[in-house]
Amino acid sequence: MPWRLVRFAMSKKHPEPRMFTRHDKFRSSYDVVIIGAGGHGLASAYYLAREHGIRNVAVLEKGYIGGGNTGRNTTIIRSNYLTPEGVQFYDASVKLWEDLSQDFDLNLFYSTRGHYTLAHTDSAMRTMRWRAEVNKHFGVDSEVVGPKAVKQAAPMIDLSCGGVAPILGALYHAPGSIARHDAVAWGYERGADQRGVEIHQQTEVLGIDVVGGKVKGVKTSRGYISTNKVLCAVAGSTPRITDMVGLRTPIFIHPLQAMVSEPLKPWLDPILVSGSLHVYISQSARGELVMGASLDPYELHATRSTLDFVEGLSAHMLEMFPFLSNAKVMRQWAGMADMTPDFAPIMGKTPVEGFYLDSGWGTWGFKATPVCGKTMSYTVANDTNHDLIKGFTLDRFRHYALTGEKGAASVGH
Ligand code: FAD
Ligand code: PYC
Repeated sequence: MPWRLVRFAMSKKHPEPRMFTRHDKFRSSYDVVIIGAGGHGLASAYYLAREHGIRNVAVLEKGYIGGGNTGRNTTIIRSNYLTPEGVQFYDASVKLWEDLSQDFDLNLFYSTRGHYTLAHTDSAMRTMRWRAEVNKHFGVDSEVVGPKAVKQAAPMIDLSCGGVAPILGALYHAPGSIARHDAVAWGYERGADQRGVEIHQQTEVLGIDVVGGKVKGVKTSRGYISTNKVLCAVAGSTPRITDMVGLRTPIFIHPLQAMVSEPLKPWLDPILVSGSLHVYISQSARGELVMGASLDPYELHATRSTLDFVEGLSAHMLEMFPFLSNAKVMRQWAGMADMTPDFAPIMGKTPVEGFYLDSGWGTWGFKATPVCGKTMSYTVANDTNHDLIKGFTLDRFRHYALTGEKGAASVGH
Protein backbone atom coordinates (compact mmCIF):
# COMPACT_ATOMS: atom_id res chain seq x y z
CA MET A 1 0.00 0.00 0.00
CA PRO A 2 1.53 3.40 -0.87
CA TRP A 3 2.91 5.28 2.14
CA ARG A 4 0.81 8.39 1.31
CA LEU A 5 -2.36 6.35 1.63
CA VAL A 6 -1.33 4.84 4.97
CA ARG A 7 -0.44 8.30 6.32
CA PHE A 8 -3.77 9.64 5.14
CA ALA A 9 -5.67 6.81 6.76
CA MET A 10 -3.87 6.95 10.11
CA SER A 11 -3.29 10.62 10.92
CA LYS A 12 -5.26 13.83 11.05
CA LYS A 13 -1.97 15.73 10.76
CA HIS A 14 -1.44 14.71 7.17
CA PRO A 15 -4.68 15.37 5.32
CA GLU A 16 -4.79 14.67 1.61
CA PRO A 17 -4.28 17.98 -0.27
CA ARG A 18 -7.68 19.25 -1.41
CA MET A 19 -8.31 20.06 -5.06
CA PHE A 20 -9.42 23.57 -4.07
CA THR A 21 -9.93 25.93 -1.14
CA ARG A 22 -13.22 26.23 0.70
CA HIS A 23 -14.31 29.82 1.42
CA ASP A 24 -16.82 30.36 4.21
CA LYS A 25 -17.36 34.06 3.49
CA PHE A 26 -17.65 36.28 0.42
CA ARG A 27 -15.34 39.22 -0.18
CA SER A 28 -17.19 42.55 -0.08
CA SER A 29 -17.03 42.81 -3.87
CA TYR A 30 -15.63 41.01 -6.90
CA ASP A 31 -14.42 42.28 -10.28
CA VAL A 32 -16.34 39.45 -11.93
CA VAL A 33 -19.00 37.03 -10.70
CA ILE A 34 -19.51 33.87 -12.74
CA ILE A 35 -22.76 31.97 -12.30
CA GLY A 36 -22.27 28.23 -12.79
CA ALA A 37 -19.31 26.00 -11.88
CA GLY A 38 -19.59 23.78 -14.94
CA GLY A 39 -16.71 23.51 -17.38
CA HIS A 40 -17.60 26.80 -19.09
CA GLY A 41 -17.80 28.93 -15.93
CA LEU A 42 -14.63 27.40 -14.47
CA ALA A 43 -12.69 27.69 -17.74
CA SER A 44 -13.69 31.36 -18.00
CA ALA A 45 -12.48 31.93 -14.42
CA TYR A 46 -9.22 30.11 -15.16
CA TYR A 47 -8.38 32.15 -18.26
CA LEU A 48 -9.54 35.42 -16.64
CA ALA A 49 -6.93 34.82 -13.93
CA ARG A 50 -4.23 33.27 -16.12
CA GLU A 51 -4.43 35.42 -19.23
CA HIS A 52 -6.02 38.68 -18.13
CA GLY A 53 -4.67 39.01 -14.58
CA ILE A 54 -8.23 39.28 -13.20
CA ARG A 55 -8.16 37.20 -10.01
CA ASN A 56 -10.80 38.89 -7.88
CA VAL A 57 -13.41 36.51 -9.29
CA ALA A 58 -16.14 34.43 -7.63
CA VAL A 59 -17.70 31.39 -9.27
CA LEU A 60 -21.11 30.65 -7.72
CA GLU A 61 -22.58 27.18 -7.99
CA LYS A 62 -25.95 26.14 -6.61
CA GLY A 63 -24.97 22.46 -6.49
CA TYR A 64 -21.49 21.02 -6.84
CA ILE A 65 -18.65 21.44 -9.32
CA GLY A 66 -19.38 19.72 -12.62
CA GLY A 67 -22.79 18.48 -11.38
CA GLY A 68 -24.63 20.02 -14.34
CA ASN A 69 -24.22 19.01 -17.97
CA THR A 70 -20.42 18.94 -17.64
CA GLY A 71 -20.74 15.73 -15.62
CA ARG A 72 -23.65 14.37 -17.68
CA ASN A 73 -22.43 14.53 -21.24
CA THR A 74 -21.09 11.79 -23.47
CA THR A 75 -17.76 13.64 -23.96
CA ILE A 76 -17.60 13.78 -27.75
CA ILE A 77 -15.09 16.32 -29.03
CA ARG A 78 -14.99 17.23 -32.73
CA SER A 79 -14.88 20.19 -35.09
CA ASN A 80 -16.69 18.74 -38.16
CA TYR A 81 -19.35 21.44 -38.14
CA LEU A 82 -21.26 22.95 -41.03
CA THR A 83 -20.89 26.74 -40.85
CA PRO A 84 -17.61 28.64 -41.22
CA GLU A 85 -18.24 30.22 -37.79
CA GLY A 86 -18.77 26.81 -36.17
CA VAL A 87 -15.86 25.05 -37.85
CA GLN A 88 -13.35 27.74 -36.89
CA PHE A 89 -14.65 27.99 -33.33
CA TYR A 90 -14.65 24.24 -32.59
CA ASP A 91 -11.33 23.78 -34.36
CA ALA A 92 -9.78 26.32 -31.99
CA SER A 93 -11.26 24.26 -29.13
CA VAL A 94 -9.87 20.94 -30.41
CA LYS A 95 -6.41 22.54 -30.59
CA LEU A 96 -6.72 23.62 -26.94
CA TRP A 97 -7.93 20.15 -25.88
CA GLU A 98 -4.79 18.56 -27.27
CA ASP A 99 -2.57 20.27 -24.64
CA LEU A 100 -5.01 20.50 -21.76
CA SER A 101 -3.75 17.53 -19.70
CA GLN A 102 -0.23 19.02 -19.71
CA ASP A 103 -1.64 22.46 -19.02
CA PHE A 104 -3.38 21.18 -15.86
CA ASP A 105 -0.83 18.49 -14.95
CA LEU A 106 -3.89 16.23 -14.68
CA ASN A 107 -4.74 13.28 -16.89
CA LEU A 108 -7.98 14.04 -18.75
CA PHE A 109 -7.89 10.68 -20.58
CA TYR A 110 -8.10 12.60 -23.84
CA SER A 111 -8.37 9.87 -26.43
CA THR A 112 -8.47 10.48 -30.19
CA ARG A 113 -10.64 7.80 -31.80
CA GLY A 114 -11.87 9.14 -35.13
CA HIS A 115 -15.54 10.10 -35.53
CA TYR A 116 -17.87 8.61 -38.17
CA THR A 117 -21.20 10.27 -38.92
CA LEU A 118 -23.04 7.53 -40.81
CA ALA A 119 -25.20 8.35 -43.81
CA HIS A 120 -28.11 6.07 -44.66
CA THR A 121 -29.76 8.18 -47.37
CA ASP A 122 -28.74 10.17 -50.44
CA SER A 123 -29.66 13.42 -48.74
CA ALA A 124 -27.51 12.53 -45.72
CA MET A 125 -24.61 11.79 -48.10
CA ARG A 126 -25.10 15.27 -49.61
CA THR A 127 -24.86 16.89 -46.16
CA MET A 128 -21.71 14.86 -45.39
CA ARG A 129 -20.07 16.10 -48.62
CA TRP A 130 -21.07 19.65 -47.77
CA ARG A 131 -19.59 19.39 -44.28
CA ALA A 132 -16.41 17.74 -45.61
CA GLU A 133 -15.87 20.60 -48.08
CA VAL A 134 -16.42 23.34 -45.49
CA ASN A 135 -14.17 21.48 -43.03
CA LYS A 136 -11.35 21.06 -45.56
CA HIS A 137 -11.60 24.72 -46.54
CA PHE A 138 -10.73 25.65 -42.95
CA GLY A 139 -8.00 23.01 -42.65
CA VAL A 140 -10.10 20.58 -40.59
CA ASP A 141 -9.46 16.90 -41.30
CA SER A 142 -12.79 15.46 -42.58
CA GLU A 143 -13.61 13.35 -45.62
CA VAL A 144 -16.45 11.28 -47.02
CA VAL A 145 -15.76 7.52 -46.95
CA GLY A 146 -17.66 4.47 -48.22
CA PRO A 147 -19.21 1.54 -46.29
CA LYS A 148 -16.00 -0.51 -46.63
CA ALA A 149 -14.04 2.02 -44.57
CA VAL A 150 -16.79 1.99 -41.93
CA LYS A 151 -16.61 -1.81 -41.72
CA GLN A 152 -12.83 -1.67 -41.41
CA ALA A 153 -13.05 0.80 -38.53
CA ALA A 154 -15.89 -1.05 -36.75
CA PRO A 155 -15.79 -4.71 -37.89
CA MET A 156 -18.74 -5.72 -35.67
CA ILE A 157 -21.17 -3.42 -37.48
CA ASP A 158 -24.02 -4.78 -39.62
CA LEU A 159 -23.76 -2.47 -42.65
CA SER A 160 -27.35 -3.25 -43.62
CA CYS A 161 -28.54 -2.23 -40.13
CA GLY A 162 -30.93 -5.15 -40.07
CA GLY A 163 -32.17 -4.14 -43.53
CA VAL A 164 -33.81 -1.07 -41.98
CA ALA A 165 -31.35 1.61 -43.09
CA PRO A 166 -28.28 0.36 -45.01
CA ILE A 167 -25.16 2.50 -44.55
CA LEU A 168 -24.20 4.31 -47.78
CA GLY A 169 -21.11 6.05 -46.41
CA ALA A 170 -19.97 8.38 -43.67
CA LEU A 171 -18.29 11.65 -42.83
CA TYR A 172 -14.99 10.58 -41.27
CA HIS A 173 -13.36 13.09 -38.95
CA ALA A 174 -9.98 11.81 -37.72
CA PRO A 175 -9.57 14.28 -34.79
CA GLY A 176 -12.84 13.12 -33.14
CA SER A 177 -12.05 12.38 -29.47
CA ILE A 178 -13.43 11.64 -26.02
CA ALA A 179 -12.18 12.75 -22.58
CA ARG A 180 -12.99 12.33 -18.92
CA HIS A 181 -15.55 15.06 -18.29
CA ASP A 182 -15.31 15.38 -14.47
CA ALA A 183 -11.55 15.80 -14.70
CA VAL A 184 -12.02 18.73 -17.07
CA ALA A 185 -14.06 20.58 -14.43
CA TRP A 186 -11.54 19.65 -11.72
CA GLY A 187 -8.56 20.80 -13.83
CA TYR A 188 -10.05 24.21 -14.53
CA GLU A 189 -11.25 24.58 -10.96
CA ARG A 190 -7.87 23.73 -9.44
CA GLY A 191 -6.05 26.06 -11.86
CA ALA A 192 -8.46 28.92 -11.10
CA ASP A 193 -8.24 28.30 -7.33
CA GLN A 194 -4.44 28.33 -7.43
CA ARG A 195 -4.62 31.77 -9.07
CA GLY A 196 -6.85 33.29 -6.39
CA VAL A 197 -10.33 32.71 -7.83
CA GLU A 198 -12.97 31.80 -5.20
CA ILE A 199 -15.33 28.94 -5.99
CA HIS A 200 -18.47 28.84 -3.84
CA GLN A 201 -20.52 25.65 -4.06
CA GLN A 202 -24.02 25.36 -2.55
CA THR A 203 -24.55 29.01 -3.46
CA GLU A 204 -27.57 29.73 -5.62
CA VAL A 205 -28.02 33.01 -7.47
CA LEU A 206 -31.54 34.24 -6.72
CA GLY A 207 -31.48 37.68 -8.31
CA ILE A 208 -29.31 40.20 -10.16
CA ASP A 209 -29.31 43.86 -9.24
CA VAL A 210 -29.52 46.06 -12.33
CA VAL A 211 -29.64 49.84 -11.89
CA GLY A 212 -29.97 52.16 -14.88
CA GLY A 213 -29.27 49.28 -17.27
CA LYS A 214 -26.02 48.32 -15.49
CA VAL A 215 -25.18 45.32 -13.30
CA LYS A 216 -24.53 46.32 -9.68
CA GLY A 217 -24.64 43.08 -7.73
CA VAL A 218 -25.92 39.57 -7.22
CA LYS A 219 -28.36 38.23 -4.61
CA THR A 220 -27.50 34.73 -3.50
CA SER A 221 -28.76 32.12 -1.05
CA ARG A 222 -25.78 33.11 1.13
CA GLY A 223 -26.05 36.89 0.91
CA TYR A 224 -25.44 39.85 -1.39
CA ILE A 225 -22.33 40.43 -3.52
CA SER A 226 -21.35 43.72 -5.21
CA THR A 227 -19.98 43.45 -8.73
CA ASN A 228 -20.18 45.27 -12.06
CA LYS A 229 -19.70 42.19 -14.22
CA VAL A 230 -21.68 38.95 -14.27
CA LEU A 231 -21.07 36.04 -16.62
CA CYS A 232 -23.98 33.62 -16.94
CA ALA A 233 -22.74 30.07 -17.70
CA VAL A 234 -25.63 27.91 -16.49
CA ALA A 235 -26.47 25.56 -19.38
CA GLY A 236 -30.05 24.36 -19.08
CA SER A 237 -31.02 27.12 -16.63
CA THR A 238 -30.30 30.17 -18.77
CA PRO A 239 -33.91 31.47 -18.99
CA ARG A 240 -34.12 31.61 -15.17
CA ILE A 241 -31.07 33.87 -15.05
CA THR A 242 -31.96 36.05 -18.06
CA ASP A 243 -35.40 36.63 -16.46
CA MET A 244 -33.54 38.21 -13.52
CA VAL A 245 -32.17 40.97 -15.78
CA GLY A 246 -35.27 41.29 -17.98
CA LEU A 247 -33.60 39.82 -21.07
CA ARG A 248 -35.46 37.68 -23.61
CA THR A 249 -33.69 34.94 -25.56
CA PRO A 250 -35.12 32.29 -27.92
CA ILE A 251 -33.86 29.45 -25.69
CA PHE A 252 -36.11 26.47 -24.87
CA ILE A 253 -35.12 23.70 -22.47
CA HIS A 254 -35.40 20.05 -23.57
CA PRO A 255 -34.04 16.98 -21.78
CA LEU A 256 -31.22 15.03 -23.40
CA GLN A 257 -30.74 11.49 -22.12
CA ALA A 258 -27.83 9.05 -22.23
CA MET A 259 -26.93 5.62 -20.88
CA VAL A 260 -23.94 3.32 -20.40
CA SER A 261 -23.62 -0.45 -20.61
CA GLU A 262 -21.79 -2.73 -18.26
CA PRO A 263 -18.02 -2.77 -18.99
CA LEU A 264 -17.13 -4.94 -22.01
CA LYS A 265 -13.78 -6.01 -23.46
CA PRO A 266 -12.54 -3.32 -25.88
CA TRP A 267 -14.16 -3.88 -29.29
CA LEU A 268 -15.03 -0.39 -30.57
CA ASP A 269 -12.32 2.14 -31.23
CA PRO A 270 -14.06 4.94 -33.16
CA ILE A 271 -17.05 7.09 -32.22
CA LEU A 272 -20.10 6.31 -34.38
CA VAL A 273 -23.14 8.51 -34.94
CA SER A 274 -26.24 7.69 -36.96
CA GLY A 275 -28.68 10.50 -37.67
CA SER A 276 -31.25 8.17 -39.27
CA LEU A 277 -31.23 5.62 -36.43
CA HIS A 278 -30.93 8.42 -33.84
CA VAL A 279 -28.10 6.76 -31.96
CA TYR A 280 -24.46 7.37 -31.16
CA ILE A 281 -21.91 5.20 -29.40
CA SER A 282 -18.34 5.14 -28.16
CA GLN A 283 -16.49 2.84 -25.79
CA SER A 284 -14.88 4.44 -22.74
CA ALA A 285 -11.48 3.57 -21.29
CA ARG A 286 -13.38 1.52 -18.68
CA GLY A 287 -15.03 -0.58 -21.38
CA GLU A 288 -18.51 0.88 -20.94
CA LEU A 289 -20.48 1.67 -24.07
CA VAL A 290 -21.50 5.31 -23.84
CA MET A 291 -24.69 5.79 -25.81
CA GLY A 292 -27.21 8.49 -26.58
CA ALA A 293 -30.06 9.43 -28.85
CA SER A 294 -31.96 12.52 -29.94
CA LEU A 295 -33.38 15.17 -27.66
CA ASP A 296 -36.65 14.42 -25.91
CA PRO A 297 -39.27 16.16 -28.07
CA TYR A 298 -41.00 18.02 -25.20
CA GLU A 299 -39.94 21.07 -23.21
CA LEU A 300 -39.09 20.08 -19.63
CA HIS A 301 -37.03 21.78 -16.93
CA ALA A 302 -36.06 18.54 -15.18
CA THR A 303 -33.49 15.75 -15.41
CA ARG A 304 -36.03 12.93 -15.65
CA SER A 305 -34.93 9.80 -17.50
CA THR A 306 -37.38 7.37 -19.10
CA LEU A 307 -37.76 3.68 -19.94
CA ASP A 308 -38.99 4.73 -23.37
CA PHE A 309 -35.53 6.15 -24.07
CA VAL A 310 -33.70 2.93 -23.13
CA GLU A 311 -36.07 0.81 -25.22
CA GLY A 312 -35.86 3.03 -28.33
CA LEU A 313 -32.10 3.46 -28.16
CA SER A 314 -31.45 -0.25 -27.52
CA ALA A 315 -33.64 -1.27 -30.46
CA HIS A 316 -31.73 0.94 -32.90
CA MET A 317 -28.37 0.01 -31.39
CA LEU A 318 -29.17 -3.67 -32.06
CA GLU A 319 -29.92 -2.87 -35.71
CA MET A 320 -26.29 -1.73 -36.01
CA PHE A 321 -24.72 -4.19 -33.58
CA PRO A 322 -26.95 -7.30 -33.20
CA PHE A 323 -24.24 -9.09 -31.18
CA LEU A 324 -24.95 -6.73 -28.26
CA SER A 325 -28.33 -8.34 -27.56
CA ASN A 326 -27.11 -9.73 -24.22
CA ALA A 327 -25.24 -6.63 -23.06
CA LYS A 328 -26.72 -5.02 -19.97
CA VAL A 329 -27.53 -1.35 -19.50
CA MET A 330 -25.81 -0.23 -16.30
CA ARG A 331 -27.21 3.27 -15.77
CA GLN A 332 -29.07 6.10 -17.48
CA TRP A 333 -29.47 9.80 -16.80
CA ALA A 334 -30.55 13.10 -18.37
CA GLY A 335 -29.45 16.71 -18.58
CA MET A 336 -31.32 19.88 -19.45
CA ALA A 337 -30.26 21.22 -22.84
CA ASP A 338 -30.80 24.88 -23.70
CA MET A 339 -31.79 24.75 -27.36
CA THR A 340 -31.60 27.68 -29.79
CA PRO A 341 -33.49 27.94 -33.09
CA ASP A 342 -30.33 27.62 -35.22
CA PHE A 343 -28.47 25.07 -33.04
CA ALA A 344 -25.63 27.54 -32.42
CA PRO A 345 -24.78 29.02 -29.01
CA ILE A 346 -25.60 32.51 -27.72
CA MET A 347 -22.45 34.21 -26.45
CA GLY A 348 -21.09 37.60 -25.59
CA LYS A 349 -22.26 41.04 -24.52
CA THR A 350 -25.95 41.79 -24.00
CA PRO A 351 -28.04 44.98 -23.87
CA VAL A 352 -27.56 44.94 -20.05
CA GLU A 353 -24.20 46.57 -19.33
CA GLY A 354 -21.92 44.16 -17.47
CA PHE A 355 -24.09 41.09 -18.14
CA TYR A 356 -22.49 38.50 -20.44
CA LEU A 357 -23.94 35.28 -21.81
CA ASP A 358 -22.30 31.91 -22.40
CA SER A 359 -25.46 29.99 -23.25
CA GLY A 360 -27.49 28.07 -25.80
CA TRP A 361 -25.15 25.12 -25.49
CA GLY A 362 -27.82 22.59 -26.21
CA THR A 363 -26.39 19.17 -26.85
CA TRP A 364 -22.98 20.22 -28.11
CA GLY A 365 -21.12 22.40 -25.58
CA PHE A 366 -18.71 20.02 -23.83
CA LYS A 367 -16.28 20.10 -26.74
CA ALA A 368 -16.39 23.92 -26.62
CA THR A 369 -15.33 24.18 -22.97
CA PRO A 370 -11.73 25.38 -23.55
CA VAL A 371 -12.56 27.81 -26.35
CA CYS A 372 -15.50 29.20 -24.36
CA GLY A 373 -13.17 29.87 -21.46
CA LYS A 374 -10.72 31.65 -23.78
CA THR A 375 -13.26 33.72 -25.68
CA MET A 376 -15.56 34.57 -22.76
CA SER A 377 -12.66 35.62 -20.51
CA TYR A 378 -11.45 37.93 -23.30
CA THR A 379 -14.97 39.31 -23.82
CA VAL A 380 -15.53 39.98 -20.12
CA ALA A 381 -12.05 41.40 -19.51
CA ASN A 382 -12.20 43.78 -22.49
CA ASP A 383 -15.97 44.34 -22.65
CA THR A 384 -15.63 43.49 -26.37
CA ASN A 385 -16.83 40.34 -28.10
CA HIS A 386 -13.96 38.08 -29.13
CA ASP A 387 -13.70 37.69 -32.93
CA LEU A 388 -14.39 33.94 -32.74
CA ILE A 389 -17.84 34.46 -31.17
CA LYS A 390 -19.13 37.17 -33.49
CA GLY A 391 -21.40 34.67 -35.28
CA PHE A 392 -22.99 33.68 -31.96
CA THR A 393 -24.23 36.93 -30.45
CA LEU A 394 -27.80 37.39 -29.21
CA ASP A 395 -28.59 40.17 -31.68
CA ARG A 396 -28.37 37.74 -34.63
CA PHE A 397 -31.99 36.84 -33.89
CA ARG A 398 -33.04 40.47 -34.16
CA HIS A 399 -31.37 40.72 -37.60
CA TYR A 400 -32.46 37.25 -38.83
CA ALA A 401 -28.75 36.49 -39.38
CA LEU A 402 -28.82 32.92 -38.05
CA THR A 403 -25.82 30.58 -37.86
CA GLY A 404 -27.60 27.42 -39.06
CA GLU A 405 -25.77 24.50 -37.48
CA LYS A 406 -28.53 21.88 -37.28
CA GLY A 407 -27.01 19.72 -40.02
CA ALA A 408 -23.94 19.15 -37.82
CA ALA A 409 -25.71 18.61 -34.50
CA SER A 410 -24.70 14.99 -33.98
CA VAL A 411 -27.78 12.70 -33.93
CA GLY A 412 -29.89 15.20 -35.84
CA HIS A 413 -31.01 16.51 -32.43
P1 FAD B 1 -23.08 23.00 -16.83
O1 FAD B 1 -22.01 21.99 -16.72
O2 FAD B 1 -24.49 22.52 -16.86
O3 FAD B 1 -22.88 24.01 -15.62
C1 FAD B 1 -23.84 24.98 -15.29
C2 FAD B 1 -23.90 25.04 -13.78
O4 FAD B 1 -24.72 26.16 -13.41
C3 FAD B 1 -24.55 23.82 -13.14
O5 FAD B 1 -23.60 23.15 -12.32
C4 FAD B 1 -25.72 24.38 -12.35
O6 FAD B 1 -25.91 23.74 -11.10
C5 FAD B 1 -25.31 25.84 -12.17
N1 FAD B 1 -26.44 26.76 -11.94
C6 FAD B 1 -27.62 26.80 -12.59
N2 FAD B 1 -28.42 27.77 -12.08
C7 FAD B 1 -27.69 28.34 -11.08
C8 FAD B 1 -27.98 29.39 -10.15
N3 FAD B 1 -29.14 30.06 -10.17
N4 FAD B 1 -27.03 29.74 -9.25
C9 FAD B 1 -25.84 29.08 -9.22
N5 FAD B 1 -25.54 28.07 -10.06
C10 FAD B 1 -26.45 27.71 -10.98
N6 FAD B 1 -21.61 18.21 -25.64
C11 FAD B 1 -20.58 17.79 -26.43
O7 FAD B 1 -19.83 18.62 -26.93
N7 FAD B 1 -20.37 16.47 -26.68
C12 FAD B 1 -21.19 15.51 -26.19
O8 FAD B 1 -20.96 14.31 -26.40
C13 FAD B 1 -22.29 15.92 -25.40
N8 FAD B 1 -23.14 14.98 -24.91
C14 FAD B 1 -24.17 15.35 -24.10
C15 FAD B 1 -24.97 14.36 -23.55
C16 FAD B 1 -25.95 14.69 -22.63
C17 FAD B 1 -26.81 13.62 -22.05
C18 FAD B 1 -26.14 16.07 -22.27
C19 FAD B 1 -27.21 16.46 -21.27
C20 FAD B 1 -25.36 17.07 -22.84
C21 FAD B 1 -24.35 16.73 -23.75
N9 FAD B 1 -23.50 17.68 -24.32
C22 FAD B 1 -22.47 17.30 -25.12
C23 FAD B 1 -23.69 19.11 -24.00
C24 FAD B 1 -22.75 19.56 -22.89
O9 FAD B 1 -22.84 18.68 -21.80
C25 FAD B 1 -23.08 20.97 -22.39
O10 FAD B 1 -23.29 21.83 -23.48
C26 FAD B 1 -21.92 21.53 -21.54
O11 FAD B 1 -21.53 20.60 -20.57
C27 FAD B 1 -22.34 22.83 -20.89
O12 FAD B 1 -21.36 23.18 -19.94
P2 FAD B 1 -21.62 24.39 -18.96
O13 FAD B 1 -20.42 24.57 -18.12
O14 FAD B 1 -22.10 25.55 -19.77
O15 FAD B 1 -22.91 23.94 -18.11
O1 PYC C 1 -21.95 17.32 -30.04
O2 PYC C 1 -20.99 15.53 -30.80
C1 PYC C 1 -21.83 16.09 -30.11
C2 PYC C 1 -22.75 15.29 -29.31
C3 PYC C 1 -22.86 13.95 -29.30
C4 PYC C 1 -23.84 13.67 -28.42
C5 PYC C 1 -24.34 14.80 -27.91
N1 PYC C 1 -23.65 15.80 -28.49
